[in-house]
Amino acid sequence: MSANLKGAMVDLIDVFHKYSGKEGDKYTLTKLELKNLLKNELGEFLEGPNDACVVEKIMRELDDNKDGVVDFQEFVGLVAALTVACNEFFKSDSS
Ligand SMILES: [Ca+2]
Repeated sequence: MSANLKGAMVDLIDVFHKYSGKEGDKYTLTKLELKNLLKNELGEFLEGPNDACVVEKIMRELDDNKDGVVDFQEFVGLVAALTVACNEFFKSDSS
């Protein structure tokens, strides 16, 4: 367990760029890129990432600066929120 925080950070950056480079600005996620990322990487956490409304909603929540795309900082906010939610889940599971 000890060595993996740095690996997790690198993975986070890698995953973001794997999707953000597909179309438009290579440093931001368009709605389609976000949808593919959610579906392929977080499909088991998020219900219905195939549903356009769900992607739309997540996109609106993530897009803090309202420029219509999700940058890395906005993306990390989603990952942090999901990580906290998972941690809560494990805490309540073990008590
Ligand atoms: Ca944005």
